[in-house]
Amino acid sequence: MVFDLEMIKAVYAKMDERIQAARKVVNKPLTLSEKILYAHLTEGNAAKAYERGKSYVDFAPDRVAMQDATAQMALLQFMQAGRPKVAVPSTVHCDHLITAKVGAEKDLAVANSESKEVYNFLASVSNKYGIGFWKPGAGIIHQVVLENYAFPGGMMIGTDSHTVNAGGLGMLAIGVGGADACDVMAGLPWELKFPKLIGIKLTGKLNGWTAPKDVILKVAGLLTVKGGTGAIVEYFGEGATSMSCTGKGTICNMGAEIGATTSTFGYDESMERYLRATGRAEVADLANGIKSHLTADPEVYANPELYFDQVIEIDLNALMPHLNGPFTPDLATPISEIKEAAAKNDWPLKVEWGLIGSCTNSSYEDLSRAASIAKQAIEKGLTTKAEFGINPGSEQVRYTAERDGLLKTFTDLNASIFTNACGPCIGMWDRVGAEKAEKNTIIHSFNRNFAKRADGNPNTFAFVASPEMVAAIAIAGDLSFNPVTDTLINKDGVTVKLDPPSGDELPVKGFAVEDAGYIAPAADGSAIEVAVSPTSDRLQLLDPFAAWNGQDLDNLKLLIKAKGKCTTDHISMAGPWLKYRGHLDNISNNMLIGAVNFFNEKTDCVKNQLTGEYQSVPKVQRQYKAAGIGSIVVGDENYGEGSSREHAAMEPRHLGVNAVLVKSFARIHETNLKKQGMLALTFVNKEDYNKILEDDQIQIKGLTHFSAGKTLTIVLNHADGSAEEFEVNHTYNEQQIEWFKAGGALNIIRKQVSK
Ligand code: MIC
Ligand code: SF4
Repeated sequence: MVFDLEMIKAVYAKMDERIQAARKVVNKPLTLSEKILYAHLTEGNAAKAYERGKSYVDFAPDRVAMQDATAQMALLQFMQAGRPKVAVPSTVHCDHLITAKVGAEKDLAVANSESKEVYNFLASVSNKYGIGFWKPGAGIIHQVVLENYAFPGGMMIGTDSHTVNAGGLGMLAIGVGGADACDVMAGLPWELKFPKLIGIKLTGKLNGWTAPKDVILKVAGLLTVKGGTGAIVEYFGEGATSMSCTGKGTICNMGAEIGATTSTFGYDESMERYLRATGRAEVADLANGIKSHLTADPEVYANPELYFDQVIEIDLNALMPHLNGPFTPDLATPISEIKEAAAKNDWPLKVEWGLIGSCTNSSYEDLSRAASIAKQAIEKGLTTKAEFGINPGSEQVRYTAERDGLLKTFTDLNASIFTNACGPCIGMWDRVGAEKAEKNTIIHSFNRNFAKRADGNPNTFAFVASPEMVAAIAIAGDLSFNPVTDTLINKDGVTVKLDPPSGDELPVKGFAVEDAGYIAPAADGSAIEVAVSPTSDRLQLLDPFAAWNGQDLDNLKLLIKAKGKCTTDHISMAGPWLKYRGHLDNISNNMLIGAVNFFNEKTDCVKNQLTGEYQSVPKVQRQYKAAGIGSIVVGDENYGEGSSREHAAMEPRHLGVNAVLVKSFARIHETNLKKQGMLALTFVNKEDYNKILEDDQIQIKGLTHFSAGKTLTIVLNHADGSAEEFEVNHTYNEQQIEWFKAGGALNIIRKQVSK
């Protein structure tokens, strides 16, 4: 079945005119990213060129996707917008709340009972407002979107940072917070700063042990976790066209790890093959009809330096398999150098677990290439030294992989086949013994490996690799095993070598599935009641936040000065806390508990300035709130890196924090803070971070003249009676200043819709 074919036809029908208008105003050949951006302006045909990295632009995305852990908050907000139905095709996917423990069947049943209330809520809201619902077990949002909804040249937003995965099918797909999704579902424009453009030329061809994953592992090493901030990455070249569509998805997916707004590839035959294999021949035919609009103008790829802000070239013939980690996805080490790096850094070499799955690497091709390694191991008399866990990306992939014997190959190696869901990738992993906090190593094909992420153990060293490398290294049980050069001893004492992986890009016999897990919404949902129990500890209706009182902020306490990496996992941890994603007050009890306090290097231990005691962060903040005292959070570089979860912005807002002042922000988190009516500020002079002392009373001045491009002033009143003052930047435009004044963007939507 093809979803929303009419919508796709309508987008394509406008493409030619819109791109011509864009070419006129930009006045030079266009990249693919520009074509898609300009084809989706709210204003219609472009009347002027926008400045990359500067202009705020209103877009009209074609669709919205939400996963269960973020959809709860997005939909609680949408319910307040007062619309009878979503304005663009939208879907909800239940994938984040299923714990991997013993295997799919039992684990799914447990989730269905544990999270019944949340699933019922999401199903009934979806039914009421015309949203497609993918039930638990249907698969991971981004794989399901790639298989069913993504289309070349389209633009979508999703309440998850890895929405960018759909770039594998030539879309511009962008991760956002729930408040942004709420705007688009309510029919309002979606605002984004016109991105900068990074071009990555892929020459040569993947070969041997090297996989698409290694391209992005290498790029992450080059650009680091913040190198893509504010930019779209556009891949091109013979190396791009020669790889599979799902492989392109992997590369785009992990573009979230370099902070990129999104990544994309031009339409090519691999995409056409994928569209046809996933039952969307009509979309392939339509795309073939406007091919030249679905890739850059030829001049661009011939002379990329003239059209992109930055160009990188990677020769796939020479690219090595990489392992990235531990604790950050941009610490890239080619496999040939792992032995040395591990010895130097004291990384435990013994590998305890190999995990294959997550939205970035759970396609049929991924499973088939990893299974080719597992199969060889069995045939060559090897057993696996590490334990194996597999999360297929979707029910369609799982069903087909089972039919084709891939899953049996894994279970012959004693692998556990977990649910088609995020599972260990988001800390929903009941790993035996993790509570002992022992130092240990795991390897996985996921995208993120921040401390504690998979199993809650701060001493788990997690390395990211391609599925085939995960398979080989888990079998060897040794992080330093280089399958390209090294051999293993089998159970008969014979030396054996693994051949490079092989696999099918698409299933030879075609995809098959019995129940993909989709539930269509009611045609008329007006009579459907959405019930939220007032005594629920998992769901809570939202109360509007209070508007700004019109005055500068005075007497703010320093809640925490966070040191070093402070991702959204540090600000609002996932794993066991996911269950409170629909209950703002309850989830606020995890606020910043993972952030390291600069003054004592401890987590979740800050000075309560009212009592002088050291207590947990949410506890201290609740006391400030009760006393009617505001506060401020200070942070380091790339603050809020990682996920799209707006809880990381709503929790401080709910608990009465007024401002977050950092050296730099990750894009989605900065927008989330603005949307919720918080002040998101950056140091003009990063050294001023050092001036902030633990007992400071802080003032923020200039708010009465708050305007775009004008700095605000911070005054620090130190405990010894001295005071210091410095300027801070912000990126609020006039509309975003209105959000701040109204106490949050939702307060404005509510007004607009009720008019
Ligand atoms: C993640 O990978 O961290 C998540 C969980 O998918 C998040 C969304 C969330 O926190 O619910 C993301 O990447 O946006
Ligand atoms: Fe799920 Fe992990 Fe992908 Fe986030 S990164 S959507 S948790 S599989």
